[in-house]
Amino acid sequence: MKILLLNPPIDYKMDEAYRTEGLGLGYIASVLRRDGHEVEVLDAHLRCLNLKQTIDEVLARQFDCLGITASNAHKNMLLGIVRAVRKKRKDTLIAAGGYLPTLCAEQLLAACPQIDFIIRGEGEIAAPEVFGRIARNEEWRDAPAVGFMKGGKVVLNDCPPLVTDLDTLPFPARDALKQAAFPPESAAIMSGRGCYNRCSFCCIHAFYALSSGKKAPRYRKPECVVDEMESVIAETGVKTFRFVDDDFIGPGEKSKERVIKLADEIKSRKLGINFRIECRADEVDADLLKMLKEIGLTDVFLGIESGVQRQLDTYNKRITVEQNKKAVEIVRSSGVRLRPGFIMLDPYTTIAEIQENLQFIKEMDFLDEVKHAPAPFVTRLELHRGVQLVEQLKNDGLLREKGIDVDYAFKDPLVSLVVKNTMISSAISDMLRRAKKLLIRKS
Ligand code: B12
Repeated sequence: MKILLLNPPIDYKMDEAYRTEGLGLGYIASVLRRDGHEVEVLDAHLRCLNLKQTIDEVLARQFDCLGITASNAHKNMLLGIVRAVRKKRKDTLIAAGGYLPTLCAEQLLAACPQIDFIIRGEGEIAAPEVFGRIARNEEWRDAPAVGFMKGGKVVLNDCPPLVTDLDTLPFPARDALKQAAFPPESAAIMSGRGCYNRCSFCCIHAFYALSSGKKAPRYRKPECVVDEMESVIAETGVKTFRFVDDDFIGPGEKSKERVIKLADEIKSRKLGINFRIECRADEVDADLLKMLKEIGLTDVFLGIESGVQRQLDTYNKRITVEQNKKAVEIVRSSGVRLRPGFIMLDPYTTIAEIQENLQFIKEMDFLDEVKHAPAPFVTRLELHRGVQLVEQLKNDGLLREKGIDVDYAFKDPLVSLVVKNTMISSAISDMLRRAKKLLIRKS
């Protein structure tokens, strides 16, 4: 069967340099090809295509089924693409997978009947089963993980167990890297899936919880990860990697031992790579970072989130402001570039806390990082279905739900006012900046 897999553009503006391929689709492409399907991957995000260009590219191709990946960052694009493709292709099957279809299944299927089905959760077991049945003309609607509409009602089948041994999966296909609109800055790679912590704004536990089987983080063997790096280098020439693990280091000595083994493997093969990681602030360790830097670590994205203890507690970070400060010091003194993740505004934020956070940013001397942050630094907490905070907000009367959208009101009306005005003024200055650019280009 001919399958087109699409990584859509995201709904936000993003610098070309920070774009990452859709690794999930790479995994899906590989397992489907292993089963003999003819699969094409279109990475519209990495090709910097806009909505119209993406629709045109999709419609220029012949396929039996279109599979689209989507997180919350792709919501509007997903709806736009699906509706436009359906208008022209009445009989083609359209499927969606990833975080948004998984955690927002009922709302998405109800809002967008043009989607024939979704596949929930991890796709490497479910997708081959469903697409295999479709190709063999068998009943596929009762296949595991499938969600669809039947007589105006949403049907959601149970998900299969999570992949027990990630090393049994074929390496993800790297079609996306080969079609990037610019030399791709990095290849995405995953050394493990899952996280030991339970941050109240994070949706990954709800995502993994849908499947049966072991939920604890699963890690790949270091040799397999480095074999994959070698194959990416041979196939694409890209020698910079972005680890997209939910939490790259992990807690305790055992986790460090795993990372050290991975580092030893990278070192022994003399690959000459660079790489970036994301982890928690309580996991950084001076010796470990020194060792990782020697084998190519350039950037650490630290989930600092806030300099206010009440916020860290609301986020269930199980961390203190002091630990955050210490982590910043460790990363800086290791000579690795620090990328602080910050969630300045949450539903319970007060004006005094905004001041406290600004003071923290000043004290930590984050101004340089703020200037070079790939996404806005002062962010408002984004709410996702399935996260712990949703329940709390419902109980406090602050939850706002409408179709696919889920959001919240600020408890303090003064904060609401400040945020609204800041957003309006930043939108205006953004428009002015763009108009100025256009004028310069025209003249
Ligand atoms: C790379 C990445 C991005 C990339 C783009 C990803 C892409 N598609 O191109 C970019 C930079 C755009 C991005 C942006 C954001 N991201 Co992000 N991102 C990630 C990250 C680190 C890795 C994704 C990945 O490659 N995973 C590995 C693959 C193997 O897993 P996967 O993609 O989920 O795919 C599997 C399944 O979902 C399924 N599947 C997926 N698609 C499909 C399609 C079909 C047809 C099928 C059958 C199956 C299937 O099968 C795959 C294999 O098992 C994840 C964290 C993570 N570890 O997953 C966060 C994550 C996805 N991002 C998240 C968030 C919150 C964001 C932001 C909104 C954060 C923010 N507030 O700034 C922003 C967007 C806004 C902005 N201003 O930029 C959340 C998801 C929230 C949600 N419910 O959507 C995550 C889970 C991080 C987290 N723990 O909170 N992100």
